[in-house]
Formats: sequence, structure tokens, C-alpha cells
Amino acid sequence: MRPTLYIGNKNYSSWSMRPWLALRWAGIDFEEITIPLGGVGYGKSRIPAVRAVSPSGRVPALRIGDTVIYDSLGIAEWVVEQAPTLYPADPLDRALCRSAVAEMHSGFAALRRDLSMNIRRRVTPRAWPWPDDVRSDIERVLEAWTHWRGRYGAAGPFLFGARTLADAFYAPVCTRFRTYGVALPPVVAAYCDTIFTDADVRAWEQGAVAEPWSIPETDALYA
Ligand SMILES: N[C@@H](CCC(=O)N[C@@H](CS)C(=O)NCC(=O)O)C(=O)O
Repeated sequence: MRPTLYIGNKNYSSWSMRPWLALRWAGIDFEEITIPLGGVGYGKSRIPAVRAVSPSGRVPALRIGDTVIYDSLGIAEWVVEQAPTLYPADPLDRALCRSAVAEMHSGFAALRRDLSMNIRRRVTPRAWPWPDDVRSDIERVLEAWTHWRGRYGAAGPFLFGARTLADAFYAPVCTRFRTYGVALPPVVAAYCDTIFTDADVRAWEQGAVAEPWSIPETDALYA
């Protein structure tokens, strides 16, 4: 049965990007349907077209037959059940990788609020006086990535060596750092380059560039 993934705009919807990448990396054939975000009900989980396909009123949602998996992590975990190599094989490495994914899914509220994903946009870099909570989130991401790259670097160029779900969950953070001109230490910049050269990340970005829609309030952040 061919699943259908409902996603928001590729330019803005980081939660949609994550399971989309996981599905592509797993080699699963799926149909994708984009529901442009914005307008009536946006920000309140009340966009009628989203409510029609997702019980939470949010995207992403993956429909498989008459079942709808309606959260990025729920979808991603289903994907890994089809493609177990998207988590490391060693139980402790796998647990650490799951912690990385969970930290992204449940954390970094200030970074997500102030550095909203906006793939097409480039803000002129300057000496940002980041708010304390944003700076703290950025520092934690840099610390975590540096630690994982140090621990798993010999096994490959991704966070846990080989490409895993953690990379799908943090890929949108690479695009945020690029959009808002966040200064990156070399090891982190090299990791982001790995992400930006991934064929499926590039395909998602090309989709974002081709989209006709924009969300003015997001485009105005740090203007
Ligand atoms: N916890 C959810 C969050 C999903 C989410 O917030 N999606 C946004 C788009 S990135 C959305 O659907 N927003 C619609 C709205 O705010 O009304 C997940 O991980 O899937």
C-alpha cells in the first residue's frame, strides 16, 4: 500500500522536511501532497485543509490505508521500522541517537521560534545580539553536534557516522544557521556541508525554491 505524506510548504515546514527525508532515505515509495500553510486558522491548528487530513490539525501526516500517523516523530519511527539502518546498530549508539532525535523533537523552543525555517532566505550576517534563550539553544546544538562528530566521525560524515534519523531531524537546523548567518566552528560547518550536498536535501530545497507561496510574518524575522 503506497503511503501518502501530507506536508506544509517546503520553504517553511521543518516538521514536514524531517519525515520526508526519512522516507526518501529509506527508499520508500510515497505520494506527497503539499498543503500551503498560512491564512485562516494558521498557528491554531485550525487550517481547514489540514484538519481534513490530520486529526491534530498539523502537518506532517502520513496516511497508510485508513490509518493516519500525525506527528513527525511517529512517522519517522514507523519509517525506521521499515528501514532499521536509519538508527545505529549498536544498542547504546541507537539509544544515544534516539536521545538526539527526541531532544530536537521536544526542545530548542527559542531557536524554533526566532530562527524559523526559511530555506530561500539569506539574512545579512552581523554581530547578532541573540536573545539569551536563542543563544543558549544555539550553543547546545553546537556542543551536541561537536560531541557526536568527535565520537562518530571515523565512521562517516554524518552526526552518528552513517546517515541516521538524527540527520533528518537536524537538517532543518543547518538551513536555519545558513539563513540567519549563525557563525559556525569548522566541524559544524563541515557537517552542514554534508547535509547541503545530500541529494534528497537538495531535492527538498529545490522544491522550496519553486514554491509560489510566502508567509510574510516569517519572512520579517530579523529583517
Ligand atoms: N509536533 C508536531 C508539530 C507539527 C507542526 O507544528 N506543524 C506545523 C507546520 S511546520 C503546522 O502544521 N502548523 C499548522 C498551524 O500552526 O496551524 C510534529 O512533530 O509533527
